[in-house]
Amino acid sequence: MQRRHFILSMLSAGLAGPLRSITGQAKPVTIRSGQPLRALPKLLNQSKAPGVFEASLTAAPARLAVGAGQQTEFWAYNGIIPGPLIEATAGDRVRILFENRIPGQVSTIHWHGMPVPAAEDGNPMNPVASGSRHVYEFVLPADSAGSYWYHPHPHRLSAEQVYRGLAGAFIVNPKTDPLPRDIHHITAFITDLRLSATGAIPVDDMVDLMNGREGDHLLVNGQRNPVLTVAPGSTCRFRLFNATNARYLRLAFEDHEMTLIGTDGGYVETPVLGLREILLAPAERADVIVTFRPGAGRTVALQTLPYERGWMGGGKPPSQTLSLLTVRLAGAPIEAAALPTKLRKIEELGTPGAIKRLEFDEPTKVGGGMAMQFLINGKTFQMGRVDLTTKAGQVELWEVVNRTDMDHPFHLHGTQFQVTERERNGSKTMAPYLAWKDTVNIATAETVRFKVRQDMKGLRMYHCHILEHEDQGMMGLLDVT
Ligand SMILES: [Cu+2]
Repeated sequence: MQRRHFILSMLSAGLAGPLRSITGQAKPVTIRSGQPLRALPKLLNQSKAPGVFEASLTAAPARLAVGAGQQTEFWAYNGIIPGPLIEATAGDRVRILFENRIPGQVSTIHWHGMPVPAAEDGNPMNPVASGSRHVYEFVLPADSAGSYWYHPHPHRLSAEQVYRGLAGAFIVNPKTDPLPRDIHHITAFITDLRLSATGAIPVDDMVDLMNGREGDHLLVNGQRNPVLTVAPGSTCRFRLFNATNARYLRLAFEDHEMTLIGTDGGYVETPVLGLREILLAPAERADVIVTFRPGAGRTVALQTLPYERGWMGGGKPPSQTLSLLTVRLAGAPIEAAALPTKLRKIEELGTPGAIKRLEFDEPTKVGGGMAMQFLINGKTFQMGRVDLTTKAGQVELWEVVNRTDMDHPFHLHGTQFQVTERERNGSKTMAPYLAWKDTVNIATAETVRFKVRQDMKGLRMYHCHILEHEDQGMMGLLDVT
C-alpha cells in the first residue's frame, strides 16, 4: 500500500522515470575541460537610485552548447547556466521582476538563506504560473552580508527545475569590507549535470528519487574543470557554493590549507586557520582564503574527495576524487596578502525559551521491496498543514535527529541559525566556532542542535535539501506568529 502510495505520488508529481540500467548506460558525452575559468556574468542593476537594486529574471528554455558538438536544452535564468550573479549591498532595497516561461510548470524564486519577508520568499504556497510574472521585493538588513543563492521552490518540481539549470548566486556585500583589496575574489558556483548520449537532460529515475540525483559532470560556473591562472604567492578568496541536487562536496586544495572566513550567512568572527578540507552538503556555502605557495608553472587542483553519505539500493556512483578547478601559477611571484584578525562581531543567540525536536525517519520497507517515504516527525509535507509554530523574536533550540541510513542536509527558511553541537553514539562535539548557517548536514545516526530566532512573521519551510527528498515530502511548515 505504501509502495502504491509512493508510485502514485510520483506519477502525480510527474516524476516517474525509467529504472537506470547500471551496465547499459550509453557512453556519456564529453564536456570540454581546461578552459579559462569565466567569472559569472552579473545581473545588471537597472536602477539609478542609490541603495536600490532592480532587475529582471526570466526562467525559460535555452539551448546551450555544453557537450562537445551538441546542444542541450536547459531551463535557464536569462539564458545562461548558472543564472546571473546578483550582487547587492547590505541595506539595499531589492526588486526583481520574475517571469516564468517554463512550459507548463509553475515556479517561484526562493532567496536561499536570505532574511526576506515570508511572502517574498518564493514558497510553494505562492506559485507563479507558466506565462506569468511576479515582482519580489525586500530590503536587505544592515548585517546581512553573505553568500546566498536563488533557485525555484515550487511544490514537487524543485528538483527538476534545478537540475535543468535554474540556480544562481546572490552575494550581499557589507557596506565596509574588512578584507584587504589585494585579495583576488573568485565565485565558484558548483553544479552537476547529467546528459544523455544525445546531449539531452534525462528526467529523474528511481535511483535519483531514492538518493537524490548526482549528475555525471561536475561544473564550476558552468564549466568542467576550468583553469584559473594567478601569480605565484597570490592570496585568493573562493566563495564556494554547493548548488547540486544531492552531491556531497568534500573540498580540498592539493597540498594547500584553507582559511575559513565565512559560512552561509557571511563572515565568521575570526578566520579559522589550517583547514585541510571542508565538507559542503547540498546547498551549503563556504568562503575560504588560500595563499598559493610560489612555484611558477605548478598547478593546484581544487578537488572533491570521496564521502560516504549513505546510499539506498543500486546505482551508486563510484567513490572517487574529482578535480573541480585547476589553479595554474604563472608570472612573477607576488607577496601574500595579510588577513585581518577580526572579521565581524556575531551576537550569540541567548538562552532558548523553547525546544523543538525534529526526526528524519527511515523509509518503510514493504515485502521484498522498498516503499520510499521521506518523513519528518512521521509526516510527509502537506500544503496548508502547519507542522510547527514559533513566536517571532523568541530564541529556540532545535534538535534534528537523523534515524535514516543516509545523510540529509537540513535547511530552514527565513533566518540564519547557530549550530551548538553534534551528537553521535552518545558522544557530543561542540561547534568549533560561532557561525551563521541556513543549511546543516545531519549525518546518518547523528543529532544536530542549533539555536535559532525568527524575526519576521509568516509561514516558513524547513526541509531536506536533497531536492528529490524535498519534492517527495521531506519538508514541513513553520508558522511564525
Ligand atoms: Cu534527504
